[in-house]
Amino acid sequence: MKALVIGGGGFVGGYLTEELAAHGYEVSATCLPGEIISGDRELLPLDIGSKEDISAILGETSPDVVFHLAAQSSVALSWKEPQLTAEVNVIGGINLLEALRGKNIRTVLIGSGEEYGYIRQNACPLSEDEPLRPGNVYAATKACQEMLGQIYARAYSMDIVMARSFNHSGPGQSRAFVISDFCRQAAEIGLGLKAPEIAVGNLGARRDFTDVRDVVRAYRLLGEKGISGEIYNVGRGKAVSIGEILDCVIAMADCGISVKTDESRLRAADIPLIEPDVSKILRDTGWQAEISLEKTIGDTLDYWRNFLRDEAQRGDFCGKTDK
Ligand code: A2R
Repeated sequence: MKALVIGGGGFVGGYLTEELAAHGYEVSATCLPGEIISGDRELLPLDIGSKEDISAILGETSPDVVFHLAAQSSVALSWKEPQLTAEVNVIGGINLLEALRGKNIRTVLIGSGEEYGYIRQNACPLSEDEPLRPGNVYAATKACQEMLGQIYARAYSMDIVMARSFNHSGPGQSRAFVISDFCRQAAEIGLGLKAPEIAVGNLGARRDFTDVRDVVRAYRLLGEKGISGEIYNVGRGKAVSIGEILDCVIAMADCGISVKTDESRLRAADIPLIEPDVSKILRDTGWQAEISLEKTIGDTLDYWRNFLRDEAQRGDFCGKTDK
C-alpha cells in the first residue's frame, strides 16, 4: 500500500510517516519548499498553491491513500494573515481536490475541533452533527476545506474521509501549544535557566487532549476503515482543565515551581468546556485514545530537557522546533 503525506514536514507529519511505515506502508511525504525539517527525513518539496505541482507529485508517487496535513495551522497567525490562511487552507485544499478528481485515491482530510467554535451551552460532548460556528479565521478555513471535501465526495463520487482533531500534543510540538509550553518552562526551571515560576493564562478552561501518537494511529485507521464522505471527531472524549495539566507538569518536574498569571495569555472569550463525542470513530474504526495524559506530559518534559541540554552544549539558543 502506498501512502502520500502532504504537509509531512510539520509536527504531526513526522509521527504519521513513522506510524504508516511501521504498518507496512510505502510512504512518501512532502514539505513546503525551503522548510527546515528536524531529523534526516527525505521529503519532496511541494507548495499546495499549485494544482499542477500536486498533480506531478501524485504522478510521481502513485499513492493509494493521501493524508492532507498541509496547513497554516496557527490560530494566532490566522488573525494576522487571513489571506495567507485562506490561500493555504482553502485554495490549497481545492487544488488538492482538483488534482485528485477522477483518480480513485482514498483521501483523508485533516480538520479541527476548532470548527465547532461558539458552541451551545450543554452541547458537550459534541457530536459530528453539531452545527459549526467557527470563532476564528483558522477555524473558518478548516470548516470550509471540510465542506469542500464533502461536496467533492458527493458530486464526483470521490473517496474522502474527514477528521476533526481536538487538541493534540507530544514531544517535538511547538511551544505555542499549552502542554508543550508548560513543559518547556518547567524544563528550563529544572535546568536552572529560568526563575522557578511558570506564567499561565486561564486555568479554568477544560479541553480534550490526545497524544499525537494516538492521533496518527486514528488517521491511519480512518484511511483504512473510515466510511467515505463521513466526518469523524478525533479526541480522547474526556476534557481536563488547563489547571490540572499544570498541576501534573509541576508534580512531574519536581523542582519547586510557583505559578504566575500573565495577563497577555488570558483570552477574553475562552469557552469553558470543549469535549467531543468520540463514539463514531470507535464504532467505525475501533480507535480510541490509549496513551495517558501523564505519559504525554512526561515524554514532552523529557523532550524539552534533552532539547535544552543539547542546545546549551552547542551554545545555540534558537532551536528549529521552537517556532
Ligand atoms: O508553515 P510551515 O513552514 O511550518 O509548513 C507547514 C506546511 N505548509 C504547507 N505545505 C505545502 N504548501 C503550503 N502552501 C504550505 N503552507 C504550510 O504544512 C507545515 O509543515 C505543515 C503543517 O504542519 P504544522 O503547522 O506543524 O501543523 P501540525 O501540528 O502538524 O498539524 C497538522 C494538521 C494541520 O492540518 C492542522 O490544522 C491540523 O492537523 O490540526
